[in-house]
Amino acid sequence: MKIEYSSKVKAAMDNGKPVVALESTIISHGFPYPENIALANEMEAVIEAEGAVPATIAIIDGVIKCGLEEAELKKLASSGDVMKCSVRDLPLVISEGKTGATTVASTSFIAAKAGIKVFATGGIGGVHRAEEGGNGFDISADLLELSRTPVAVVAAGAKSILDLPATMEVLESYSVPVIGYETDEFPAFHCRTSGLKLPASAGDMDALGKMVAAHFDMELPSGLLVCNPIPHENAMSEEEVEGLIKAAQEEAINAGVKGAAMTPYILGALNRLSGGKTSEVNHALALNNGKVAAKLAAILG
Ligand code: PSU
Ligand code: MN
Repeated sequence: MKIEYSSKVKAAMDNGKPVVALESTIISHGFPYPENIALANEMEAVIEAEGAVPATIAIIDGVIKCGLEEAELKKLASSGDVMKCSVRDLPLVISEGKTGATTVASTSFIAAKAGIKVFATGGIGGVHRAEEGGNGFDISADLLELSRTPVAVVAAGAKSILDLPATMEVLESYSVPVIGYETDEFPAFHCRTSGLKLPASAGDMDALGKMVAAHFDMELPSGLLVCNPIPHENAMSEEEVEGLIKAAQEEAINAGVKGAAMTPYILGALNRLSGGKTSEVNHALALNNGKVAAKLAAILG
């Protein structure tokens, strides 16, 4: 499998510097242009400020990239023709020479092949609510990939549009450690809390580093999910989010949105319905995850 490294990422790897993988669906489908470019650049800056090197992963014209040059980032962020690629979509995009953005699943897969152990994102995909008024049966491949790819994914939990108790159950069945960083509750992306207690929590970076290192030392096949709640000053209340999500979900169902298009649609609708507030929140939590991931990568060495 051929991966093309940017000169910065290659130099970091040659010199044994800590590297943090970043996904690209958050750029192509998570934020509008040009806000997405600003976020991508800030994300890189936050990681560099901690002494680590960011490696944004994407498929550009059929080539797997680990670390993007400015023009590649611009293409990904501004072209309306970028496919959201989970793992199963990679052969298609590569063989057809297309440009694709990687999700948590496909970013983890490529990061592991590149030897990168830590990956920062916003939120992971999960089990959708299957009950009436929900999205129907739909489980993100992010969970399957977490079960079989040894990368520590730092995320602010998952959005409460998902069935969070079911998501936690699947992670348990898949033997994925779910560790709260300075929390003992599963964070619900926009909110710090969900009412769901976590099986493990790390009170500080040292404790987190030890848990993650023990996982890698055992060569367990799975990844780890490090749950880093949104900072207090940016967090929304569960009531506020619930109302917005209900409205966004109703819109999505009326518009006939299904499958992989669901998350991007919901993110856009939430942003519109909240007058831009949810995007600000999403932005803040992503940067916060970048910072924690960079510290973790540094401590793992
Ligand atoms: N959740 C978010 N923002 C996102 C995503 C999820 O709050 O941008 C993206 C991530 O790339 C994630 C993917 O891996 O959506 C999950 O999509 P699906 O449920 O179709 O597997
Ligand atoms: Mn799905």
